[in-house]
Amino acid sequence: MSDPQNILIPDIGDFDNVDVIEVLVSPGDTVDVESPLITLESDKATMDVPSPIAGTVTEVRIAVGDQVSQGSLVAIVTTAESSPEDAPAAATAQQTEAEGGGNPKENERENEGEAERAAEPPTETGAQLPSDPDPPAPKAVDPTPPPAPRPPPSLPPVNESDSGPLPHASPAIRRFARELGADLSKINGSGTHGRILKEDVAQFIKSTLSQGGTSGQDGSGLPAIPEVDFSRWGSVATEPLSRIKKISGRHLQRAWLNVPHVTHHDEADITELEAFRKALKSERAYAQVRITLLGFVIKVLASAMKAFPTLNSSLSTDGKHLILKHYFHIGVAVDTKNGLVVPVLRDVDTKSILELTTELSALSARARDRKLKPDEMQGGCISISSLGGIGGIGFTPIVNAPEVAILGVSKAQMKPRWDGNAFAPRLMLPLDLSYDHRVIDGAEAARISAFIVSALEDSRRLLL
Ligand code: CAO
Repeated sequence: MSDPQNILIPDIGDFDNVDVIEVLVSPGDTVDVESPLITLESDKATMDVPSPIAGTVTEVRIAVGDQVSQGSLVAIVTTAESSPEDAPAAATAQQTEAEGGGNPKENERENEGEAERAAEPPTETGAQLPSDPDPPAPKAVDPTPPPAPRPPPSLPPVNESDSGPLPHASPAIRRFARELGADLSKINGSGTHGRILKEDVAQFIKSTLSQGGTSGQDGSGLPAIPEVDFSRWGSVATEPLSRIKKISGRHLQRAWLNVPHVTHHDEADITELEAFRKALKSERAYAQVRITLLGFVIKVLASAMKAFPTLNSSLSTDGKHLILKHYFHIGVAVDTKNGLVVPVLRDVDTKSILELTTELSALSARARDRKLKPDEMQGGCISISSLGGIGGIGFTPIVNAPEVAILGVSKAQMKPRWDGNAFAPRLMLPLDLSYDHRVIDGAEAARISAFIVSALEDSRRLLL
């Protein structure tokens, strides 16, 4: 027997008057248990409110822009034969997607895991509405209180700010996109504040298909690399990529495809600097501190950002404006066993080299222990990738977009250098400045590089 039931907003934690940002069903739609009905957005989180029962939506009592609290009526759903007791799972305001620091894709995965685990029996707490034999009065279904929106997971592995703006979409839309294989980061949202709607995903799929099947699997429009059965030539093993590699890989590919890269190569004579650093190490006052070459490089780069403001800028997404930053935060690539992470040293211009080396050593230790907090990987203006402790004579680092440059540092080597009269052995540090050619032209890059070289060759220049 059909049984109309009121679907109410469950306990959503300490939130009142939360905005409804999407209504995902219309009258006549059939819903299953757990089908998302609406999406709510507080200032901290986005969450779907799923149906606690299966049936047909008879009425939707909520519209986009409404504000709701626990107990607000969402919709009336008429069940076919079932009673709420038959419902296998409770409605929970699940798939809470923390924003402003957490990684949404990761949250989504975790929350889905949580949804799978949620198999509590439903609780009907709403009183039956005044009875009316024809039609039967809807019963209020107040689903089992869900867990309060969770804080973001402690460690998204990449510098989120460097990943560009995060796709703004509800968990239901994320699921929809994933089912269709659509990459949300490539879709422009037409909803409020650029939120990606179902129609946007559908349109994206349509236009990708209309490109005649030449698109890569990532929707980039590039021909896909054909799948190869490597086992035809010998034994192989398949291992999953680490979470960090998967996320940073997407980010690197996006930066590589979007930014017209040029790398300017140079080398600095750090013979005197290295002698100074070694001398400091033997002084008792600095015995407890690890003064690294990288500390000097970081400080010099901050000076270069001051001297060349374009180095400390980002291009607006429409490519028409340059956003010049008045703060000096530098990201340093740290190699961890799970992949690359980029913690950010803040306000480098105000800190001493000793402070910077101490801070970097603490940050890189925490990065390797996977203990960095999301905000410690955000807000970088430029990056340094130092492979100097490992080796190499040079490389072409990828700009960490939306930053406009990255400084690569390779291993310092003793080399013969002509001093005007004879060759003398000098310690030469290879530097590779990759830059976004839309923002920095070749001559400016050469000037920036020359500035960095001369400041490293004579660190008194840092005082200027
Ligand atoms: N030339 C010669 N020697 C160098 C050097 C250079 N350019 N840079 C560092 N060294 C030396 C250091 O001085 C140190 O020796 P001492 O102990 O005698 O001082 C030794 O190499 C080890 O240095 P380190 O690598 O432990 O420390 P660091 O401060 O130079 O670097 C960090 C810190 C976090 C940047 C580094 O450990 C790291 O992770 N590097 C890899 C970054 C990376 O993966 N980049 C690629 C990104 S793109 O995939």
